[in-house]
Amino acid sequence: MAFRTSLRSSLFASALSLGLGFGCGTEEARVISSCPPGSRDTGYGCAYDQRVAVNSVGYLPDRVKRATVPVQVDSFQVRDAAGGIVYEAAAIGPTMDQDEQTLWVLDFTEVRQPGEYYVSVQGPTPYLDSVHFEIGEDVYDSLLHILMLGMTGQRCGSAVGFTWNGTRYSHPACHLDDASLELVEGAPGTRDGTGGWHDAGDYGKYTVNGAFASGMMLLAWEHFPERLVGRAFDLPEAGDEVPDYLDENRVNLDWLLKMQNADGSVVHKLTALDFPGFVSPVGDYAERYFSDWSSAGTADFVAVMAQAARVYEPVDPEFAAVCLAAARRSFDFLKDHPEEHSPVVLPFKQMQYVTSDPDDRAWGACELWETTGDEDALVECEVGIAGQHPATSWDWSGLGSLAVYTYVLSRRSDRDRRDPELVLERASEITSVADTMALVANENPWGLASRGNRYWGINGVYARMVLGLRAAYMLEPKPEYLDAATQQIDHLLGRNYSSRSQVTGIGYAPPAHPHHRPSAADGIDLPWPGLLIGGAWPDPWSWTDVVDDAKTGENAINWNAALIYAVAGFVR
Ligand code: 9MR
Ligand code: ZN
Repeated sequence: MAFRTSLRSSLFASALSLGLGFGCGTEEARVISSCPPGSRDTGYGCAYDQRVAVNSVGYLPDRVKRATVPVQVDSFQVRDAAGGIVYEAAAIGPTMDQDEQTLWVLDFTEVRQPGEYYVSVQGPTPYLDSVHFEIGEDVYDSLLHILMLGMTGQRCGSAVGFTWNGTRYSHPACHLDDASLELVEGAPGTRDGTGGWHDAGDYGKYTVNGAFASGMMLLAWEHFPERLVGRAFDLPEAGDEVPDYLDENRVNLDWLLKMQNADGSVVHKLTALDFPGFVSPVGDYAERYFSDWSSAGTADFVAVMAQAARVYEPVDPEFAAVCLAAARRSFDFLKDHPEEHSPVVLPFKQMQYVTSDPDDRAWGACELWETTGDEDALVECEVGIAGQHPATSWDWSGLGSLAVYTYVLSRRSDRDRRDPELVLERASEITSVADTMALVANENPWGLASRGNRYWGINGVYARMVLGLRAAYMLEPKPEYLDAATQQIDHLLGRNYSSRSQVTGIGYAPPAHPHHRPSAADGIDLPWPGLLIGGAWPDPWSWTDVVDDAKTGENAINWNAALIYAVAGFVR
């Protein structure tokens, strides 16, 4: 522990005087077989030299553009690719961040001309230039593309294969025996539970998180349809009648439909008894089981199926009808089972994504009302909303924000049936939460819209703050909301403590060793692309890019989906 404490306080000093980069932080040294170009094996992980921290993918011409530096800067220059100075200004600082680190912020919002640039700095301590980045209207296009490949790569039960940057990533159809009913029926037997997306770097499939991830992605479709409808994502389904974006989502929705029991309850998860080792998807021979149902999972199922019924209605009305019927059946089941039901854990070693259900029930009822206008769904929705508020930082265990957005931003022609006071109250909460986020992002030297603690999956939480900013923007189109939104994306693409991209396969020094079994088992040096890792917590130095660190270096569909939403609103 002493090592870690002293490491943290002396990190910048030693990095500067010895020319060392970051990457230490675990107690045990381990040898990395290969470090990506530009990095060195420190014995604790691959370390990169720290540079002026920028969004290493790029900035939109009309949005705020900032970089961050941990040493005193007197002046800085934005230079074109050839080194010519296009902009020069004084740094803003010193500023203290939430980790008591002293930082200088470089604002170059005024540079609007599309092109390739980098940032250099002058001050008492020399510091490395930023990497080159783009300014342009299309800077997020390849980011969205790779994030969608990230989802495709999570597919289970069908052969997966695509090429990115000249490397082929593939695996044959996996987990075709999904799954045994033995734990729920007490006797041998199976039911079809194939398909869907693997939840994360493990191969489990979970209803709460699966519905949540699809819910955010379908929300992106509803908020930014014109940016997604014609976009090709290199899917096996490319060229069919359905937009690729909806084809990818269909994979998970088809699987979710299989999680519904005949009585309308929905299975909580489908996994092996414990996490698999670092085996490939087809090398995972552990028996997998349906679990007991959960009320939270059932309610999330109602929500995403009701939402899917709206979204797919124009492109595939038959599928939309299947989704709606399924949503209604589970909604009726929940009305008959008003008490919370947590799934029975034994003999699973763990029961992931267990969560209290009032937020999930509210989300389910509000989505069903938005789709159908049913009076009983509206009643349940408003009872639920009375206890739910839009949040700044939130994740799978608190989905009340989704319920509130759908209720307040309703597009129903009969939306006047809502309780006008409740609508006004929640609408003003949405904008006041966003006002605070915009203020915090503007003052935070890393552009973060929250001063809160870091925890597991914090990168997904940062990405998800964009949902709240966008909901507010739909009520009041303040440019500050969009500037705060892109700054969250900047953070995940390199304007952060390590100055490294947090998404595999894109940006500067992206994660090389994510906790992602297919990447670890495929014998290819580069990890599967398009995966947002969970990120450093509790302290900002704790991500060391070593494969066995699930806490900071895993990917997960609810993190990728949040970033897909964030980026989808800004693509060309
Ligand atoms: O994202 C989840 C995080 O909020 C929890 O703190 C953590 C520990 O329970 O689990 C995370 O989710 C993991 C899930 O339980 C299993 N698949 C991998 C997920 C990402 O790490
Ligand atoms: Zn699988």
